[in-house]
Order: sequence, then structure tokens, then C-alpha cells
Amino acid sequence: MSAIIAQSGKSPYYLALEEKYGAHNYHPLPVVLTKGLGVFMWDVDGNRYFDFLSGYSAVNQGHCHPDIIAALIEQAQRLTLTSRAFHNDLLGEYAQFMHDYFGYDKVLPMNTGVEAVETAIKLCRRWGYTVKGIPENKAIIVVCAENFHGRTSTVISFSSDPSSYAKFGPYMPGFLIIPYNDPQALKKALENPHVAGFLAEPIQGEAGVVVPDDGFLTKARQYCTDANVLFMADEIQTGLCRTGKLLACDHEHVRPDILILGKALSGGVLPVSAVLADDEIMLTIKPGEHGSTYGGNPLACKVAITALTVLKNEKMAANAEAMGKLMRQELHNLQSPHIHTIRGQGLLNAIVIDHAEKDAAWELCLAMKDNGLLAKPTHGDKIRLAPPLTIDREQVLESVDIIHKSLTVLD
Ligand code: IF1
Repeated sequence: MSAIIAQSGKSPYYLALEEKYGAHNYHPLPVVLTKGLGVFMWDVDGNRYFDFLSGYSAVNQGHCHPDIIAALIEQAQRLTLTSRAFHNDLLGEYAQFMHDYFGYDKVLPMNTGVEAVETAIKLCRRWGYTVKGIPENKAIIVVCAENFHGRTSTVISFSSDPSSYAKFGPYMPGFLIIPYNDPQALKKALENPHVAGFLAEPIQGEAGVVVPDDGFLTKARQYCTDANVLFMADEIQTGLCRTGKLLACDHEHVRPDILILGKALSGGVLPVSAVLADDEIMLTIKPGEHGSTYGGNPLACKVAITALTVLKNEKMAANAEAMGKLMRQELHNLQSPHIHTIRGQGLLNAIVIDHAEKDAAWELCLAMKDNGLLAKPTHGDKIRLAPPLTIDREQVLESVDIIHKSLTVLD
């Protein structure tokens, strides 16, 4: 069925251009989108879809949120980039806004999520040498198996997923991989005095929305404090109201030493990321020792202030909590023999498909597409279900109906 749709209408023209002139570094669902608003996107033939990926949690505020677009347009017609060689009238106000919003002394503005992760790694190592007193070039950062923190050569060096690291060596040294959600393994690893930091996702997104046991974050925080090790939370995907709180760490009232943000920091309109830390850590990097052409540009500052304001004013964390609970309950009520597990927090959820066919999750995503809902499998049998945080009760119920109808493709 989906093959027929992919061969009809205007889509084939666009698919052919990408195939011929674009790198083949993705395997997208066969759908060509041209418009987005709120929880919906429309393809080039006018078909409407619920977006259950939200740009991998970059579009928490909904597609083309009017306030964010207005801020983008207004600033784009005024001043977009000064570089950090000069000051401008937005970076200082943005930095103060971030201080007041998240409660850290300072922010280091970057662009993509992985740039923020790389920045956190450099800050952590620098703090390790200049404050903790680790011998030069001996710093170790502990990470978790099945992590996903981005795709630069350093970050894939500590991936446990061959599709991320294979044949991209040689790899950056200085990382130790321990099992996720294993406080005792962490405690043991932190006995090494050369450990400078522990980097983890509060919920592992790409691994298939793996939620750790209650108390894991609390123990990680305590063990890092006891060992004088920086706890670095990668909240690029879990942060900004996605899991039902401002930050996923807030579920356990845990305060990371280094907070890493991205994606929805701009509401999906341009790449904006940030690293937040207190002065003891942040001021270990001196002028001229780190930066980026676009980092902290006025356009990004204006958009990010608006994107964060929208999250708060529209109470998106509370809605994510309520709608996530409703979605998981409704999915459970389907009692589908094809759904092995339903898991998640807030509106970061996933279903694990139980089917003899290895492509079952992909086939289900194709069927959901044909029925008006876009989602994509991760790691084979898991399908992430993460709509924009503006979704309402009726839309959740309609979406679950689509999933229910589509599941028959697996019968
Ligand atoms: C792709 C995955 C998700 C992230 C966390 C850092 C980054 C990401 C927790 C880096 C980015 C994106 C990357 C994108 C697809 C998507 C993804 F499937 F790759 F793993 F969400 F789970 N930390 N995740 O999730 O941020 O540099 O991309 O801005 O690479 O295909 P980025």
C-alpha cells in the first residue's frame, strides 16, 4: 500500500532528487513533507499527519509556534550574527535569562547538541586538571553503554553501537563505558582518582526510551559528589518539558554539575544548544580557549528566550505529564498481542513490538503513515512515540486509534 502512495502524487519527484544528489546517510520513511503547524505536518499531496517524532524532541512547542516564528522574523530583520569578536544587545540578556530559568551561574552558548556535548567534555577535562588536580592527559569520563550523545569523532569514540563508530577510528581515548542504570558499576568506576566526570542521559532516547530505575539519578548524583566527579546530564532530548518536568533530572530533584541542552531550546527553528555550569567549572575555560562562529548569535538568543517562555506560559511540562499518562493507558488498553512493552515518561514514550517478522516495526510505521501518523523505529523493534507537547486529549485518543487500526498490518 505505502509503495503505491510513494509512486503516486508529487513525492517521487522529491525522493528522486534526494536519492541522486543527496548523501545516503539516512533511511527515511517514504513521505515528503512541506508544511508543519502544531502537532501536524502535511505532505506535498496535502495529506495530514500527526508528528510523533517531533524532530527527535526539537519541536516540543509544536511546529511553527507563532510566538517563536514572530521572534525569529523580527530579529532576522534586525541583526542575525555579530560573531563573538564583538558584543551585542541580546547575548547578555539571554545569559541572564538562562541563569534565572535554570539556576546556574553561567551559560556557554553553542549550536548543535553534539557541540554542547563536546563543550561539556572539554569543560569537564579542564576542571579535572585545574581544579581536581588530575595529572595532565589522564582524565577519564565515565559513560553508559547504549548511549547516544551525537556523531562527532570524539563522541562516537565512546559509543557502544557499531553503526555509530565502526570504521571511523582511530578513537579518542579517555572514556570508560559502564552499564546504564547500574549504580554499583558507577560507584566502582568512580574509585579511580583520574575520573573527572560521569556523562549520562537521564532517559536513554535512541536506545529506545530506556527509563532507569527510580533512584538511579539520585545515586549517580551522590556517588559523583562523594568522589569529587562532575555529574553531566545530557538533557538534549529529555529536557525542556519532554518528560513532564522542565528537566528529566527534576523527577528526582537532582542538580547536575553540568547541564547540556539543545533541540527544543529553539523550538525547532534553528540549531541552538547550551552548556550550563557554576563558576568553579565554567571559568576554567579562559578567553580564546573555546568558541564557535554562530555560538550565542543574536537570532539564536532571541528565539531561545521565546521558546523557553512558551514552554512555561503554556504549561507544557504539565500537559506532557498528563497526556503521556493518557497515551500509555490508552495503548495499554489496546491489549495488542503485537505490543510487548509500553514505556516512557511524560511524552517521551516507546512501544516495543513483539513479532516474528524482523521488519515488523518498520511495517507498522509504514501503515501508521498511510493512516496519518508519522513515527520511526529505533534499534529494530522499538517505536518512539513523542508528539509535540501541545497535543490535547482528543488528539491523543485519535492518534491511539490510528495506532490501533495500523496494528492489524501485523496480524
Ligand atoms: C541523528 C538519534 C535521537 C541526542 C542526545 C546529543 C544529541 C542527540 C541525547 C546530538 C541527537 C538526534 C540526532 C539525529 C537523530 C536524533 C537521535 F537517533 F540519533 F539518536 F534523538 F535519539 N544527545 N539526537 O538525542 O544532538 O548534534 O544532533 O543536535 O543523528 O540522526 P545534535
